[in-house]
Amino acid sequence: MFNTILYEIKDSVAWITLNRPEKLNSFNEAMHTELQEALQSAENDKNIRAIVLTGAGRAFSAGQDLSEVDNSTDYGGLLRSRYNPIIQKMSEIGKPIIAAVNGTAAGAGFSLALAADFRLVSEKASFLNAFVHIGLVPDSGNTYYLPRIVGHAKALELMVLGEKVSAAEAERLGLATKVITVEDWESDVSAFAGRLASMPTKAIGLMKEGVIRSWNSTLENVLEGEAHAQSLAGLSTDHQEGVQAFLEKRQPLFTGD
Ligand code: LHQ
Repeated sequence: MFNTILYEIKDSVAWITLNRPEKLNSFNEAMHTELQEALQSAENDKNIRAIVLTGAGRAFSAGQDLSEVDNSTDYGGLLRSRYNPIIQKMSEIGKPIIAAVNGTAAGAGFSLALAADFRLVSEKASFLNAFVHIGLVPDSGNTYYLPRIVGHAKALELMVLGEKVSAAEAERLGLATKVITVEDWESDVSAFAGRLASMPTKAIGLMKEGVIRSWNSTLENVLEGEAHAQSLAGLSTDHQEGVQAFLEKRQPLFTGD
């Protein structure tokens, strides 16, 4: 069905693999369209409770395919129509999204990883805010997420100097949820995704919403937002199960409902 990505469902996890390895999984129009479709499908499918986004070959993604743009390209238009809907959708999907950063994440590929909820990082991966090297500015949510993850000063440093960030440095900066060795890569990513897929999905969705809301809100609004979210979480089957399991001194079995 897809030409530029792979889409597989295994044990309640949707695996989306950017699949243009010879171009370091850089984005062309087809890959934008297909990634949007895959995310929509993972959002709609009630049985999917976690999403993994990764890359085929040696890169996660090198951002925009630079051989597909020239001085007649409307860059603002390209972002509005192709990149921004993907970044927006990732924040709206009420399910955990894991960027499994298998290799280089550069330019908008870095931004894509930042827009995920978790970043599992291979020991051989690296991050590069490549924009400055071609006289551009960070886009696709980079200026929103990066300072929120690493702080204002470090974000600006990474944007302006455009230096490569190793996996170890990414872990120190809080960019990486976890760094994983090459030998343990597949099993650890699967285990982490499986763990998230067995958690109370509705509550996780409400947490994503709450954290985003908190950045642009007063304390009063945040408190009200939390109260509203808690009313919804309190009505979930997973909440009933969590309390029941606690009282019965057993592990809960969450279903995502
Ligand atoms: C590529 C690319 C690439 C095409 C490697 N395109 N072929 C939004 C709106 C509008 C316009 C512009 O952009 C944006 C958002 C953006 O993402 S802007 C930033 C675009 N990305 C970059 O500037 C990164 C460019 N790539 C690199 O700096 C390096 O390739 C990295 C650091 C990612 C990897 O370096 P190496 O490991 O040394 O690999 P390489 O450079 O040898 O690349 C391997 C091949 O992949 C090579 O092709 P070839 O035919 O010679 O084997 C590259 O040309 C190709 N490739 N990135 N973005």
